[in-house]
Amino acid sequence: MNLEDVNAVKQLLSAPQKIVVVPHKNPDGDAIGSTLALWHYLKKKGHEATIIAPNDFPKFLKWMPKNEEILIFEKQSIQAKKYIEEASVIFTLDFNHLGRIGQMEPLLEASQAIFVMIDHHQAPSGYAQIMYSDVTMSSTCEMVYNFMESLNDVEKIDTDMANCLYTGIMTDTGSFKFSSTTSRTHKVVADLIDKGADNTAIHNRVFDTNSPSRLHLLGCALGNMKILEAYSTAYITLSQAELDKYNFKKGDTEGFVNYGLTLEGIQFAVIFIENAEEGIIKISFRSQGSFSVNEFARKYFDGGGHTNAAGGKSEQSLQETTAYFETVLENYKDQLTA
Ligand SMILES: [Mn+2]
Repeated sequence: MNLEDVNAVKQLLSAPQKIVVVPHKNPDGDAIGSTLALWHYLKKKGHEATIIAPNDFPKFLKWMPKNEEILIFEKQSIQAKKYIEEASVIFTLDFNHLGRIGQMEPLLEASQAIFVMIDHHQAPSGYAQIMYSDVTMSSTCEMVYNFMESLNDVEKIDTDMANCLYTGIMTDTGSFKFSSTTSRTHKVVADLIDKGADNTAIHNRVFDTNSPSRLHLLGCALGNMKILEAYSTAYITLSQAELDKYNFKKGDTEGFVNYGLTLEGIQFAVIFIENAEEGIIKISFRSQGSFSVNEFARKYFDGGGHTNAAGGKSEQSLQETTAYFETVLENYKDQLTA
């Protein structure tokens, strides 16, 4: 964060504020970890703070300290609306475009609050007066640590906050293996462990929570995997019928897309998941190396994200979507096999 913004935040937080903290829709470990850690911090600093998530978050995050305090806009919209209308400051974490918060978008657009963005995605939009945006960061949780450090408050990080921040860094870095993981990331994580983050317990709570039906769904997904060796690409499909058969619950397909990248020689992995309720195919893209799935998703599938991880969607059928995907893939043959 630049000095000007640090001073602006110091000024802003020098008097008690009514603050709303917002993660993106379908919040993941980084979104929930960063908002909770910041919430704990703001409360410690004497502010009134409320986290409002656009919709619910997965069960494997429901052990996080004070996660029960998070208001879910989809379920508690009247209460949430009141907090947003009364907020003097709104922090938006782990996203940079108000289109990422679903039905909350018009409320935030209408708000007169001062907006503070903390985020590591590409192409931020300009809604926030104070923007801490850095695409080189491993996670928003690492940025929240930096944010507190900028405000000379690293010593305020307690065990609860350390557990929250550790979780987001761990999940967003694929357990510290993605290329966004730097020596600085490890230094931050080391300090979080010193401050009480229970790394082994966090790993178990987040990753070792499979239900039998989820593992069976994974088996189905892997069975559907199509490998396009000539394009160093592998993709998975899951139809609504298959999801229903294996008693799909929200979050069950989390991480499935990454299996494609574990194949030798595969640079680009994709999963297409049918969502009958929304009438769309939800798509996740992952890559290894320089192939930008962010650009690919933006160009062809109404999405975006990071260089190596992005999302998108299609309003065609599952079959039409994968056929289109294979067609546009042709344009990247040289790049993918270089
Ligand atoms: Mn993130």
